[in-house]
Amino acid sequence: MARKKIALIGSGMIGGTLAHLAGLKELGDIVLFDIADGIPQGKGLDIAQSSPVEGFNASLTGASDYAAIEGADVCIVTAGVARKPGMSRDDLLGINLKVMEQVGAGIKKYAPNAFVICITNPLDAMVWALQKFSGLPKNMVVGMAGVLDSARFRLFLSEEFKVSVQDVTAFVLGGHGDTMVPLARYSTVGGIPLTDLVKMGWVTKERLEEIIQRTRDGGAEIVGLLKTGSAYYAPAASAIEMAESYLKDKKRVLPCAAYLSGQYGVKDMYVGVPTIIGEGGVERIIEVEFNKAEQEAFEKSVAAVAGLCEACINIAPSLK
Ligand code: A3D
Repeated sequence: MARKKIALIGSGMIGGTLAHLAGLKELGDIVLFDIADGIPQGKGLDIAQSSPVEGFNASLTGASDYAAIEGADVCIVTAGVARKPGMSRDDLLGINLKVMEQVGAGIKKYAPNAFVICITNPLDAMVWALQKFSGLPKNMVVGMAGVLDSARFRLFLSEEFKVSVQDVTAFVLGGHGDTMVPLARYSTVGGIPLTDLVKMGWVTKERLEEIIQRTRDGGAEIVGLLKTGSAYYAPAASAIEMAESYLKDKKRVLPCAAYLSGQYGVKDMYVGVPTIIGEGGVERIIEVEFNKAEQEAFEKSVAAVAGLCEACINIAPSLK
């Protein structure tokens, strides 16, 4: 059986980490692409030279010509600009929208059958624009944010309760960023919902609220520490989990920015929702019932994403 082909469009901090992880996990042969000629080739060669030591089999090549991604099974898009301190994800919108137009054209021409995972920020708007620019089926284009946001929530909860990260599940919905909606009653420790843990005296409501806020600010906390860029290890690990679920038809239940066509009362937008990812791409969107407060928080988040999509249409009217 031929190896799968994974194209990484953008070979910066996340792109390089994606290549390393995809190699270590033997997900397939890897093509790194970037407009900064030399970077994808250099990173590809460096990671390939680690393969005899680590004992993995994968070819790693770098390119600055889209022809190199031809026939890719998965494309993971990180091309664009990352946040610097003081910059919001939305500040990136104008610059990265132009990048999505080029990337969309490249994928449309050379990898129209790929499963595409977008990471470029502002995520929910960029994945929406990328789907339109590429013209790929909506179930084959997703955004990575929910896996990362819930991983951050899971880590903070495991530290609070002094339990293994493996026994904490988290449920995070809505847009990526300040309006993301972590749902306490669907997040659990060993299957016990957080709302019950509050009743059991494990944590106060106020402390839980602090942890939720830290989750919302998880990206900014790292930007503030690094000073020269944004998070890349956990974002890369999160996208690899999604890619693996597609490539191995694992049918994982993962929160992703998925195209909504009426689910949750939302149309023609990408918003973070629980999905099932398998060989058919996004095979199902899971719809849960909200209580009043959750509904309000979700609507606020959707409104923020809608605002970003409007801003994109103002720059690129063809997106309408
Ligand atoms: P960085 O290390 O700057 O890499 C971006 C790469 O994109 C650079 O190597 C650029 O040369 C390249 N690039 C720029 N323009 C183009 C183009 N037109 N075509 C091809 N390549 C291009 O950034 P990073 O890897 O740290 O982050 C990448 C993106 O992910 C940024 O937009 C971040 O804001 C975003 N990000 C999202 C999350 C989410 O959870 C959604 C988390 C962390 C970062």
